Amino acid sequence: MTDFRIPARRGKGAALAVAAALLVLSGCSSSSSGSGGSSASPSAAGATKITIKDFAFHPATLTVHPGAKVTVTNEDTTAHTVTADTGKLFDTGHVAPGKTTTFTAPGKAGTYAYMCTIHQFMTGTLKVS
Ligand SMILES: [Cu+2]
Repeated sequence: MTDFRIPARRGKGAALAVAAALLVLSGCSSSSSGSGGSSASPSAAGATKITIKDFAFHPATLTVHPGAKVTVTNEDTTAHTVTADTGKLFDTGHVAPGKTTTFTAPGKAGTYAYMCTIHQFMTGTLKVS
């Protein structure tokens, strides 16, 4: 039934061509999805965004202005939180897989450690200045 044999002995040239084609294909597919809409884009004054991926916060240290709105995107397949270590100055609550939420950074300058309350080995730092 399954006779999926790859003709590996046909020569290395063919195999290289296939590999190259795959590279081109993957390159195209990752860059062809952005169809520029006409929605208003927010200020480009630096990224105020935390991405959660592979049980880690990216970037590990984020610097924002006091009271900034910080976007949190969970790209993992399990829920996470962004929760300030001290006094829950900010706390996203559970962010489900694939979801995006926001929280407001503290209004006072300082360095705020945060973590995921579900996986407490996940830590990050929010710098407000
Ligand atoms: Cu987590």
